[in-house]
Amino acid sequence: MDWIQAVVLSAVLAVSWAAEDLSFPPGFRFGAATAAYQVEGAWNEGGRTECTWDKFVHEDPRRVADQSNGDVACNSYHLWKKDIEIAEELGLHFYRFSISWSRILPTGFSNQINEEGANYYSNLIDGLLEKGIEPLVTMYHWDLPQSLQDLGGWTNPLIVDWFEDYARVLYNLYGDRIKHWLTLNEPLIMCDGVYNTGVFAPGLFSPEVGAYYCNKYALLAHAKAWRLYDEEFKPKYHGKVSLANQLVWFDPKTKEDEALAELVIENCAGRYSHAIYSKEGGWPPSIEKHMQELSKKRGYPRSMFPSFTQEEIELIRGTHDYYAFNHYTSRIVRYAEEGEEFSTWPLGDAVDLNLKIEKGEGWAQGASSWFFVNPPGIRNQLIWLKQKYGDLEFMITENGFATFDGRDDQDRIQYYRDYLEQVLLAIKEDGVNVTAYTAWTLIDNFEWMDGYNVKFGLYEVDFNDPERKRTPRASAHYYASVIKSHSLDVPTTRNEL
Ligand code: PNW
Repeated sequence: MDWIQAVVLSAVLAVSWAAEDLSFPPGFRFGAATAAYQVEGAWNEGGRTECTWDKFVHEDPRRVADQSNGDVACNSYHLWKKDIEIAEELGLHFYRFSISWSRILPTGFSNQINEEGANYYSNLIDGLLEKGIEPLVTMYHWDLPQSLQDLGGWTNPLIVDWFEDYARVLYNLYGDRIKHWLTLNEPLIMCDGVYNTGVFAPGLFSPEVGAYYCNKYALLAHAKAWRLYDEEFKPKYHGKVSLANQLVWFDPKTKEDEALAELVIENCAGRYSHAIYSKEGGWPPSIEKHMQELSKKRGYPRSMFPSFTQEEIELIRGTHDYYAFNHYTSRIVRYAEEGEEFSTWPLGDAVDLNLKIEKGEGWAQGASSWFFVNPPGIRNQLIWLKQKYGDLEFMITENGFATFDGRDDQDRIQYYRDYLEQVLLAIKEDGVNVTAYTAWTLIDNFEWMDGYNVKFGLYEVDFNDPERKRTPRASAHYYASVIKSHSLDVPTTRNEL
């Protein structure tokens, strides 16, 4: 290399060094999340009545890997002040938590409000606001009052009105203090996860039909709750309402698999987004067509996929103030070879696409069986959403890493570092308007069928201690320093933190 080349090269390096700006845009916000059944405990205290998860785990403890349950969990019902302390220690801009429907409405219906339950969340909200932390509320994170489940739960069309009534109660109680609402957490898991596998509460297995009716009524319930806020509460409170979708990113294995991967994305992201966010509304056309053909093939007299009336399409279309999603993992999609067994995850058996879904080469596995690490997935997901639904405001409402032993959590730090870097690239290189990021989760908690074996917490919780002591992990220190410096330009090793 002669000296001219050397000068040019060092100039190029200097420019690209400066261009590698690891800071987040001003106004970008960081938070952490939990959910009522996973942290609160106090399952039969303070007027709370039975929810689907109570019944599911009490009826047969073997449904959960360590035969545990959420009866006490992190005892956040009593220790909520500790949670606020932690949120403050981390420097969170917001804390996302969910409200237990059966703690607020013991009958499931809005005829009777349980004052003690209502006060619990009111105190939590006020406590957060006092510390300058925004409370972000999820109205429903999978814990349906058992009384409503007994009437068919999410497959009964009446749930649309019951949910709207519940939302009205929450807007009346907390609307003056809540600026960001999420109606439903992950309807994909609430519907497909529940009815196509039978392994989530309420433990019903109804492939082909259950998930799709649930899908339709979940969208309608969300839409009614959104419209109620928009018409009656937004004019005075100026808040925003959305829902949190679960999005798994799917890459095609080869060029030939591209259309197939797109169909799989539409089947997961699209079935819970198109009706709300697309210009035309309704189901993704590719899915509706596929399901009609499949229903015929399977001998149903009508499509097992419920259609929308024009009125329903209009009701749901446009019911968003931002796009919120939870994201953890990715998969590779390809056609199955002759004689090879199809994959069903996370689609149930209902889709019948002759496809194989697998992990990519070199992807590390987290503690949950479904968990594989692929940081570029979150960026690709953001690009896909922007291309499909337009230049919306995006909020990442969950992202985090699962371990068995939480003590040395260098892997968790690396996960946060690598996923956040991809979020930054989406913002800076692809112009996606991402405004917030939420770590799952604030504290170790009841990880559904994995019980307490699988740990997602920034803080470790000692479940043998009646006080449920919370202790920061190295990843808590890492996240706090990212928040403080508003940048990824911070140390990532345990010793330097
Ligand atoms: C989410 N998947 O669930 C939930 O919102 C949380 O309550 C939960 O604790 C967290 O993620 C970690 O599991 C998911 O199969 C369940 O891809 C399943 C999947 C993703 C998220």
